[in-house]
Amino acid sequence: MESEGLSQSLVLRELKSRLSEDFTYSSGRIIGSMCTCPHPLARKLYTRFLDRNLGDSGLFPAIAKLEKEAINMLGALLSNQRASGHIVTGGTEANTLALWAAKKLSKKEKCEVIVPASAHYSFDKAADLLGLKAVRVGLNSGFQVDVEAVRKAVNSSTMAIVGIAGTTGLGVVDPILELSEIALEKGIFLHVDAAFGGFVLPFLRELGFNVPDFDFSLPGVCSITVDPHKMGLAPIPAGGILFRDEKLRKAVAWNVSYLCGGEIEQATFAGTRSGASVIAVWALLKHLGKEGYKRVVGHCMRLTWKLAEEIQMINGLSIVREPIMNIVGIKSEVFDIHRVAQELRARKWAVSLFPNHIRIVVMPHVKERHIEEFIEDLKDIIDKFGG
Ligand code: 0PR
Repeated sequence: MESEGLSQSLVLRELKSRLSEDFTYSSGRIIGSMCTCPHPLARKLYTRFLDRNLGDSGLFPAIAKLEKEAINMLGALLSNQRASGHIVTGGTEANTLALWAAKKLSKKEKCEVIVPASAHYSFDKAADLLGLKAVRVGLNSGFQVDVEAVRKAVNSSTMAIVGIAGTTGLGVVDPILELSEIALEKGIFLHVDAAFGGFVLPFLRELGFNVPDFDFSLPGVCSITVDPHKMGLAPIPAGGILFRDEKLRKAVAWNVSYLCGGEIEQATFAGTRSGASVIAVWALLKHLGKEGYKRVVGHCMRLTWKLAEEIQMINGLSIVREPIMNIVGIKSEVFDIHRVAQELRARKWAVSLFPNHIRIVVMPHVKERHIEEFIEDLKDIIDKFGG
């Protein structure tokens, strides 16, 4: 640290130069990430209310009420207006809170959680933290969790089952209906990770697509992760954890008595936490409404199909499976996909690399011209490989 602080203009100048090497969403070059440019309204509100701390919610009862309303709006979107939960730091916190609640509600000797092989690594973190054993279960040919394998994996130690509505790698939706039946039959907690898909699937359905049931409409579903800072256009950090009812949420609630706002209850990991995030999420849900999000999802899907079609026309490349949401997996039987990814990165495309495929996520900041430029580069790379 400097002994005498630098002037603001010096600090700003240094930052401008240093940060220029980073990727930006607005450039359209980030096509493998699940985040995007926040909506301008959310950006404005977030910066205006930076000082609001929901950790001491008694000081900010109005924001606490907005949080309840935002959770109710998300709940209604996911077939349960009475859902109870919080806007948290992201999908990792949400998934961990769900397993924490499941653990607290189950018998002590139960310590296994059944997780699809396609699950996000946050479940491994959560299991490690909570002293649980994550039992990974294989996938079927459509990259969904194998329901029979889940059934077989259930035993007297099973505490929870996880299903995914929008997998990290390919945007696949697990057969949540069947998982719900198993969970009900065996009396096991079922958590659905819709961190990404929660802001996509309801709008795809409204757009007329056939979307399988994945939410609280299924009676076995106890909790859902749904992240506003992914397809919800909210600024980071904004994840969402929804419990079917208040009783489940209470399992992870703590009472704190000495705060400035009086006695309050916290049911999140973070003590001090962003009220600005809550305000931004509430405002976006109100402002965009179903029609607004439908337009966003429609835009992303049109470009996704265009991209998938173009990829299949390139010799030696194919898509891993028909996209369900705005995620495309690119694979090759001919070329080393890791080398393709390397070349793309050398050309300043920020793609995401899985063991057997490149993941493209067509987020709202991606425009048609970016897809066209990307395809041109991809063709050129493959031409050079082939030649
Ligand atoms: N659940 C699912 C299905 C996810 O895909 C993710 C993250 C999480 C939970 C965890 O969410 P948080 O990262 O909010 O805790 N999915 C992205 C991924 O790992 C996150 C991401 C976002 C990665 C932007 C890269 C990036 O640039 O791929």
